[in-house]
Amino acid sequence: MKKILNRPIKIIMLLLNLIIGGFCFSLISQERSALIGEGITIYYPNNYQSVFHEPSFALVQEPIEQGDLPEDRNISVAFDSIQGKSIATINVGEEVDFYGTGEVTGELLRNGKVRTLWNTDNYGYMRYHALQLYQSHPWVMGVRSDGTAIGVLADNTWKQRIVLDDKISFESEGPAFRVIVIQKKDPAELLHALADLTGHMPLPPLWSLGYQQCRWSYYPDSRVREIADTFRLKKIPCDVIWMDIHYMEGYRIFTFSEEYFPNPVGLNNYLHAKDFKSIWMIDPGVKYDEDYFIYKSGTDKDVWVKNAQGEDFVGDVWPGPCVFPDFTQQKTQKWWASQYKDYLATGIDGVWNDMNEPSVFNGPGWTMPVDNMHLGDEILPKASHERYHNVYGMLMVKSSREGILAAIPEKRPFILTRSNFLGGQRYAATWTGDNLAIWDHLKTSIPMVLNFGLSGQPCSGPDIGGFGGNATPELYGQWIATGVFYPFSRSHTAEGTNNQEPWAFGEEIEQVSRTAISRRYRLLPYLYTLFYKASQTGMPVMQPVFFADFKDESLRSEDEAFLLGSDLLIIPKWATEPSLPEGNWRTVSLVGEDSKNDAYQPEIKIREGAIVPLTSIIQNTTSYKLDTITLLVSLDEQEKARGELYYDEGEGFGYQEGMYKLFELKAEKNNDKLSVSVSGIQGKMEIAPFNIKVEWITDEPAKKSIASGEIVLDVNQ
Ligand code: NBV
Repeated sequence: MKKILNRPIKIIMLLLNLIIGGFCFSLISQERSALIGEGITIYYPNNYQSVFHEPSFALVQEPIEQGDLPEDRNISVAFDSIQGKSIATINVGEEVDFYGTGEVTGELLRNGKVRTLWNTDNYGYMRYHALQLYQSHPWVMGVRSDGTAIGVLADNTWKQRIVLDDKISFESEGPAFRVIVIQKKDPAELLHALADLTGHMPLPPLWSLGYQQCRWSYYPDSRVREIADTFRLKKIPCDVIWMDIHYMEGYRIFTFSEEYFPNPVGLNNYLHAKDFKSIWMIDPGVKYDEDYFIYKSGTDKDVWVKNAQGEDFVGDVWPGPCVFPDFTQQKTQKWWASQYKDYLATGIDGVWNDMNEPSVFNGPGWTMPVDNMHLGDEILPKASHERYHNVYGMLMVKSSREGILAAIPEKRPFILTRSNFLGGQRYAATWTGDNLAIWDHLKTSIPMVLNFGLSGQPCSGPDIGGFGGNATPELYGQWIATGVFYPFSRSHTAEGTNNQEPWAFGEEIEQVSRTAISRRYRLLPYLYTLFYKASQTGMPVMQPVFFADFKDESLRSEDEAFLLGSDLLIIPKWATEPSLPEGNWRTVSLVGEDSKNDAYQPEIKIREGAIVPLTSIIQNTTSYKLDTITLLVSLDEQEKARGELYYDEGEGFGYQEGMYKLFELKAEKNNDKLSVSVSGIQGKMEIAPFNIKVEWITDEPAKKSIASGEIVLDVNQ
């Protein structure tokens, strides 16, 4: 095995050791490293003990070693132990732009930033200067000036800091840990490798791509019906209404309030009849109440997290004193999963797991004491909360997903989680927690969603309009107009705030919202194709502008404008002098609007050489059928364009057996005529021939024209 630290560095470090005082600073040379994939290397410190870290939470399987490292590495990895901290320092050589590190506020570019990984309930991002949020991703992505990429993953759940200066350092409060370094030709390949290592996002149900409406809480159930009716009446497209904690009986999970939600089946039927789906909240805290069936059955099975004395740990959350499932035990996972069967039988479509950092109101740092004990079993070892804190939410959503799948095996589960860990995209989508109705949080939401995508989580979004406080009409208008392009697009607001539905801010903003949301629905065929690609390749749905040209360094810190997939550039109205990619990006309109005359709708530009498939303006995803598809065609200098369209049943797992169709879209100009072809290139789903409209996007002043020419449709090829 190749030693990475060469002798001169070692000698200098040893001298330093002596100067500083060897008792508090000891260098531990790297024990060994091995290749585990193309351009992927694992490094172990010599005092690594697998019992503290394995099985890995981030990795889908134990890496398979494939031999020694090639000699020409331009990075070095060093492991240290300083004052009880385990440190890995990755020297990446030349100057590198850093991204990732999971859920972060502030700029897209992470150079010079520090992030503490300790999942924290952080209302308004006001605690710990927003350096500690709800999730932990021990992962950094780096892009060199030539566009090549390097990624570093610390396979470590313990509390740690990521420090990004000219090097990458992970400083952990736990035992020595291993790191994985990925080197690829560009960020897209890097993210593909990350998805292969940490898991791919499963393809979500089509309906979850629709616009969603939430508040803490819509209650009683008549208010939920009223909200749903108003969407349909006002012709503002929407797919999902959310039920927050007031639907429960005294905040007892898996119950329904007798007073406010006496008939959940009736409510869900009502929503379904209007083509809405419903998502209901489940928190981890179980009310400590000896007459409550969940408490009783969990106590019978002895599933609760213990305190240092070995008793059931009790901490306060919404219901008052609560106990917490110990998800490190398989029996707890099974018990938890089994609770979903009767619950979902009421017609619930999706589950919202909140407060799973876990948030404990009267605990140290709003969570459990670190000396609480998780008992584990033959898979996960018994260990303190210090080790398992950052993966509590991940274990919860894993178990939720298993329960939902077991209860309704024919449907794709949809789970939204507040807390999670690197690799957690395998189980749940996410949102960015309790932001505020302020401009800064609208702006920071863009790099937050982008960095989630660059950390392996393609499906995220913030609370549109802001959670805490009251949005002004102007702020809500800007937020909804931008927010329809988040992968997960949901308005949400806190208890006690003003109404925050699209119609709550007066007629102008109602129309702004209608236009904005209709734009999202028109893009559904394109958006679904992007989600499919994300599930296959780990490519984010929402991408930083520099993904248009990995080598163009002027784009590296742009975080107001962004890309939706590789073919659409979104420029919010509030963006100030955004850096935009080279090339002839042509402006398009989707619902007859002209964003130049509108103070809210972001400008949408299509890449030259791209074809973007659209559906008509529909009120929900249930109405999406492959009967008429509009193709936005923007030719490149060679007078050609190409695109893709993915289609399947929108639900279920038939697509895994080939029940889908991936179309290749091609366009070419010949003698002033445009010929377009649509051909099925993958999948065995039988598709009836459908209508195709072509909008040929040309340069000003001609703008766009309906193409005349030949259309070749070969859908089932
Ligand atoms: O369940 C109430 C809220 C929820 O609306 C919000 O989205 C979560 O982030 N929940 C937090 C608990 C209360 C927070 C103050």
